[in-house]
Amino acid sequence: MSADDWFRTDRLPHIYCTGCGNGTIINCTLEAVDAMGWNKNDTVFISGIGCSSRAPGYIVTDSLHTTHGRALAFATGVKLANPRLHIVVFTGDGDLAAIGGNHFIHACRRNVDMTVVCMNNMIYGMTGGQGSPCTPVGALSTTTPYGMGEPVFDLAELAVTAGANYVARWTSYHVTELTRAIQTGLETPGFSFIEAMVQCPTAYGRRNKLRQVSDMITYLKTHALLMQKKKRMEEEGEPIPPEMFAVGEFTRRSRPALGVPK
Ligand SMILES: Cc1ncc(C[n+]2csc(CCOP(=O)(O)OP(=O)(O)O)c2C)c(N)n1
Repeated sequence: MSADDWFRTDRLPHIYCTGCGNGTIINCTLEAVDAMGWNKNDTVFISGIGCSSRAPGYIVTDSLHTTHGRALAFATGVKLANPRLHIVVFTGDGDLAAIGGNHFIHACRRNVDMTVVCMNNMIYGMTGGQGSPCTPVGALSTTTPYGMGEPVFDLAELAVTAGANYVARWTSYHVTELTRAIQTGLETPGFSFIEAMVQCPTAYGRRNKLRQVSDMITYLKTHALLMQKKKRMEEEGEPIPPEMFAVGEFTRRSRPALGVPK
């Protein structure tokens, strides 16, 4: 724990399963927030519904635990009501990209001044392992018993296309890079989106021959393709295996943003 000043120890024990990666992402986020020197009274954590969305309950600041898929709508309201507040949203791949998909693209388009950390465990964790828009092709879930047949929604690319000012993707293996990316997101005015690929041994790994926590972390490490390497491979016409995902910084720009304090 590097940011225990922000952590509500009175809420322990937490709800997360043994080996869950969400704690790593929360710790990286709190470390980045702490490094910003922000006042707890001016910082609000907002979330939807899911295991990932339970994160604000373990943080000492005021927070909003809202309805499924609607965290960004609530967050937009809070930011526009009081632009001086710092807004950090925790969400999951189901919360953000399935039921909340439309809110996601429009928050990016509006470029609302907030930082969104999505814990992408490639499945609906809280409800017992249904497939999400981020479940890899061929992966087993309760709703894809013969293997997912649909392509993965690339959340980072979506955020870039929809207009977010800062977009990065890392994994629970890349803690230093992830913490740095979150801090850059916090520093960047406008909508910052950080996708954190994370292990879910209980709902995902157990069904997909990644039963040990270390198996899933190794999966994340070996399937992450550094952005620079991906670009080089594309330039050289080298095929990129479809199961790989890019990690690194996707964009950093200064489109006009909504809710930036004057
Ligand atoms: C309107 C509504 N529909 C469905 C649900 C049931 N539900 C709760 S959490 C969840 C999925 C969460 O998945 P994700 O956002 O990926 O979070 P995780 O639990 O994996 O962190 C669903 C479908 C709900 N609570 N509300």
